[in-house]
Amino acid sequence: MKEMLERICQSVVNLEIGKISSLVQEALAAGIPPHRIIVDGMSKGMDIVGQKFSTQEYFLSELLAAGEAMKEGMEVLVPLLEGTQMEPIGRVVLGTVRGDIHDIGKDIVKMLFTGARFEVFDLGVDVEARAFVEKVKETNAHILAMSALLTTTMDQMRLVIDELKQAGIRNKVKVLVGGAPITPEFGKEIGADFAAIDAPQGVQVAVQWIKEVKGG
Ligand code: B1M
Repeated sequence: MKEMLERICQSVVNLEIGKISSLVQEALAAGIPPHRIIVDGMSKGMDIVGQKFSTQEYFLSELLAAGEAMKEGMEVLVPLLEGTQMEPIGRVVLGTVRGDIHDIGKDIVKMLFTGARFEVFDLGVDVEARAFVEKVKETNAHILAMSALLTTTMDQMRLVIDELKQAGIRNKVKVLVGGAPITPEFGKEIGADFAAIDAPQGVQVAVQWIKEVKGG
């Protein structure tokens, strides 16, 4: 299992577009769960790509290619993680904050929420604070989930929470934040309810919140 995940990781690092989907299929056939393929295979590869970008071994074109490689692998996994037609357990408004167009982590969060039977209102990327707040009001969402990948955009989350307060609905919605630069300390500082280290942890906490609300 470890070897197969390492091959997937290296395939992302080497930007082997066209090859990832078959490796992911092989891993599934070998019984490796989809979330392990994401977290211990493809995401690890993306981290290495990020390091190579920092050291200028890779440039923007390689970042883009890595994004494509990861999405190719995700296409195989989406149908397995998406929920059934059953009654949703809760509503989530989700998006990547303003100024930020990274959507791979957000899309994983979406898949896992859907798989956990949440109704997800995905606002996409580069989402303005007001748009988040309006959608929470419109859908009466239980959870507002925000992603940020840049140190320059993470402060947008604080703005959104301030807007929730101004709209008088901060206590009506749980705020979940995540993304590479987001730490528990930052989450606390901006007044979020939880800062997740990864998508599975975030969704797990959200499920717990719903159980508390519904007394389950
Ligand atoms: Co960008 N980029 N990028 N990039 N990019 C990073 C983030 C960077 C760390 C690379 C580096 O320098 N090492 C760096 C940020 C540095 C910083 O802020 N300190 C960076 C930069 C600088 C930039 C640009 C500014 C580059 C430029 O133009 N000069 C530019 C900014 C564009 C913008 O947003 N305005 C840019 C552009 C891009 C691409 C478009 C080319 C591409 C994105 C493609 C896409 O998303 N469709 C890209 C990529 C691919 C990356 C890296 C290599 C990979 C990101 C990724 O998808 N990781 C990234 C390096 C890195 O992160 N190591 C990098 C895989 C994904 C599964 O992880 O999204 O972190 P992640 O999600 C994780 C957790 O964070 C968590 O769960 C997931 C795992 O389970 N999580 C949540 C995420 N959101 C969550 C929400 C939750 C809970 C958990 O609840 C709500």
